[in-house]
Formats: sequence, C-alpha cells, structure tokens
Amino acid sequence: APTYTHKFDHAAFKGEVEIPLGLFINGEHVESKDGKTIDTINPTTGEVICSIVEGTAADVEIAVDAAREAFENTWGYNTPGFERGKLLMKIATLMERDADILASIESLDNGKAFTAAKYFDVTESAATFRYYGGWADKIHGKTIEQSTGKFAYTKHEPVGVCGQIIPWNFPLLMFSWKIAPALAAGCTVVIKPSELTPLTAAYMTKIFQEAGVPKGVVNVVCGYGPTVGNAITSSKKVDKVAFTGSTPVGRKVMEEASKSNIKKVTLELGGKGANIIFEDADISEAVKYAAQGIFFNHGQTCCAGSRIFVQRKIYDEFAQKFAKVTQQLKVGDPFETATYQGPQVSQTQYDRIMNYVECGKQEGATVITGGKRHGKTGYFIEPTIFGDVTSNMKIVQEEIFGPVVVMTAFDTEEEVIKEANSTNYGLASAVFTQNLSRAHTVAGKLKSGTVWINCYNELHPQIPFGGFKESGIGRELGEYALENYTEVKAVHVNLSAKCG
Ligand code: TXE
Repeated sequence: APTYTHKFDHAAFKGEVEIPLGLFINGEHVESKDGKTIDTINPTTGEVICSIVEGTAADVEIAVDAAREAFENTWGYNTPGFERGKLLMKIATLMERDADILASIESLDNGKAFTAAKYFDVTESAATFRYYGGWADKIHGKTIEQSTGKFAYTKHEPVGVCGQIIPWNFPLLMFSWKIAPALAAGCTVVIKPSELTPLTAAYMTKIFQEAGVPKGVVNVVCGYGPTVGNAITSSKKVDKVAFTGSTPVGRKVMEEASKSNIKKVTLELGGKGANIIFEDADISEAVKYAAQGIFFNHGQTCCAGSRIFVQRKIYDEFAQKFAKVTQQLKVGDPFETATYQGPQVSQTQYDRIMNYVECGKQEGATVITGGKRHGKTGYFIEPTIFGDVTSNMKIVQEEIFGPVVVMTAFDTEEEVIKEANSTNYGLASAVFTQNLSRAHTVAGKLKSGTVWINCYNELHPQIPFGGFKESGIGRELGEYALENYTEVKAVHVNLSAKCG
C-alpha cells in the first residue's frame, strides 16, 4: 500500500513525516478491493494533501473477520488485563513522544490551531489511553448472596468485535475515546475515521505496530458513511457499534443495528448547549468561558455553548465585553503560534454555517460582531455573535456547528431553565453564578448529560460524557464507558438446595 511523506516547516515542528495510506487490516497496510482512493483536503488552502485508500464493504468484512479471530485467539482473556493495560500505556507514551507530529498532522488535515491540537487533542488522547490502561486489570464483577447454599457471581466479559464510526471535528480524540476503553475491556475493533480527516488515524497505525498491538486487534478502514459505515452497522458479525456524528446518521445506525443482529449501540450526537449567566456571576470570567465555550475548535464541538442566556441587568455589559474578547481572537493559519481559530473543516461545513448566518440576519437577529467570511482562501469564518434572538428562530433551534453563537436576555431562574431545556438536544450546559444554592439547583434542573458550574468545555478522561434526549445513548469516558464494552454475565451457583 502507498505512503505519503509530508514536509512540515513551522515554528514548533520541522521535519518529514511518513503517513501510511493503506487500510490497516490484520496488522498490515493493504490496498482496497476496488483500488479507489479519497482525496483529503487541506482546509486552510482548499488543496489536496494526498489520496488515501478508500475501503469497501468487502474490506470491512475482511477486517471484521480479522477482529473476530484476534478476539477469540489473541486478545480478550488470552491477554490478561495487566498486559492489555501495559500496552495501552505504551501507546500513550509513544503518542506523547510523537506529540508534535500528531498535532501537525491534525492541524494540516482538520485546520485546527496547532497549539490546540498539541495541548488539547494530542494530550487528552494520550491521557485517555493511559487512563484506560489503568482500568484494564480492574474490570470485574460482584458476588451476590441469595440464600443459604445459593449465590451468584457476575462477570464483566468483553462484548467482542466492536465497530466504531467517528467524525472529523476531533479526529484523534474521538479515535482514542473509542479505542482505549474497548481494548481495556478486551474487545477488538474495526474503526472508520471520517473521510474528511483520516490522517491522524493513519499515523496511529504505525504507533500500534511499534507498540506491539497484536494483529487484528485494531483495524482501521477509511471510507465513506454509506459504504464502509453502513457495512459496519449492518454486519451480523459485529457485536457492538459506537458512533459519534450527526443525529440523522445516528438514527440510521440504530435502524441498521436493529435490522441486522441487535448489536449494542452507543451514540454521541449533536447538541445546542445552554450557557446561563446570572447577574451575580464574575462577569469577566464568564465572558472568557463563554468565548471558549463557543469558539473553541471553531465551534465544531458537540457540547459547544451555542445559546447564551444573560440575566437582563448585566446583558449590555456582558454583550459589550463578550464582543471585545471575541474580536481579539486571532483567526488565521493554524500553524501560526498566535492563532486561536483556523478554517472550518470543509467547503460543505463552511456553506452550511454561512447559510445559518444569512438565515439569522433574515430572521431579524442583530449581528453584534462577525457574520462574514474571513480572508479570501480556505474555509475561514469570523467569530460571530447574534443578539436579540427569539426562541423560534432557526439559529436558536438548530445545531450550527460553527463559530456562531446566539445571545438573549432573561429575567427569572424559572424562565431560563424552561428556555434552556426547550430543545431536543441534551448534551451539555453551564451556569455562572456566585450563589452556591442557585448553582446546584439549576444544575439539577438542566436536562443535559454534562453541566458545568462556573466553567465551560472542561473534559477529563475520568469524567463521563454523553447526552440526554436526542443527543445520544450511553456515556463515554470514565468508568461508565467500560459498560459499553462489557456484557454482564450472571452465574448462579447452587451448593445444596434440591430441585422441586
Ligand atoms: O456528519 P456525519 P457530517 C453534526 C454537525 C454537523 C452535521 C453534519 O451539526 O454540521 O452533523 O456533519 C459517517 N452509516 N455533527 O455530515 O455524516 C461519516 O462517514 C454509517 C456533530 O460530517 O454524521 C463520518 O465518519 N456511518 C458531531 C461520521 O458518520 C455514516 C460530529 C460522521 O459524519 C453514514 C460531526 C451511514 N449511513 C457532525 N453516513 C458530534 N456529535 O460531535 C455518514 N457516516
């Protein structure tokens, strides 16, 4: 299979990096069955970086068989938890060694600022492997006493072969959130990166080889959703599917799982996060977190704080300070050290976001700042704040998934909780206040899988993440994610009681 060598030359990293472009099946890089490839685009320039091998349904079948073979004969209980843990930690160490390389590839392929890629995506990805390395030998069941002579014990057994489908907004991080808990639990994996951002996953296959991951334990098949993705979700030989992406595709994943073999399903879908600022909040802190809450990763974050509710008394002051901080965010080349926001990931996403911006203007929302394209090449959009929005507007209801936030004033706690919860999504929300009682009361009433008090976008491998309502099913990260990758078996033991 082909490889591609990219020459990086920026302040933080200079050097040539070789990226394997083949499918990674049974420990080897291979061509696909029909020889087709996918061009991956640099969103900063709109130019092709390289062409990666495009998988087919037939390739998925081969990968699934390799994963099954590895599950039955090499991985699972064949490799004790302690050994699996050591391997996961070795992967983490190699990722830390190659942090500049991984971050450079991520910035090139996705457009995110190198600083963010290095200190958030790569750091957190390695931390996720290390964290689950620690769990691998601590996954065990319970003993349940029933009556004299009768008891049961539970075993938390690996589910088996897991299909995993990930998006383009955090290519390496989603790869790590999916693979690390699966391997810790003893499962084997067939993963499909997004067709828009396959390059960090491709590089990771070299790290797996170097770390000594046995063949077939992780298989990476790049390709499109309706072909490779669908082959995974509809396979009768896949025991579980984990998906992160859009809500419409999430529905399809469930449908295919139900039509094929009732494979276990976990979904992490969209969001429309409410960020609530009460008048007693530390305003300058709230402003900084609000900016980071929406503009981090160019707004391409499922938990983004895309709806800001500000108590009326401080609305004008907050709006003015928030606009000032927003205007100071540096938009530009991801490889420049000062850059906060790079381009959106693709022309399609750029168009989608700009359509929402136009729609907001037509619906009568006020543009407080931004609202236009940035520069002439690439997919750059100015960080944009809409004020005076009303709850029926499309920009308030739908996930924009770009650097666009809507802001509105509220009067009472009761009113803002009702508004915050009036969405089909339920991924994340936040409350800013100095009042301890109010903070926890509001946190209790918000219908979302994450609530931040006096902060935003804090994520940690130890802390579960996932959605209420149409934002998803199941939790990633923390001890909770292990449940996605284990089946509980109850073994009943009868020591003395006679039948009948
Ligand atoms: O997502 P898709 P898109 C939201 C966000 C964004 C919108 C569209 O609002 O603007 O979705 O993005 C694979 N069977 N999120 O169109 O298509 C696809 O190849 C199986 C939120 O890029 O859902 C990719 O690997 N798989 C989100 C993955 O699904 C299929 C992150 C996600 O792409 C498939 C991304 C099929 N039929 C977008 N069709 C989040 N929760 O963070 C596509 N895929």
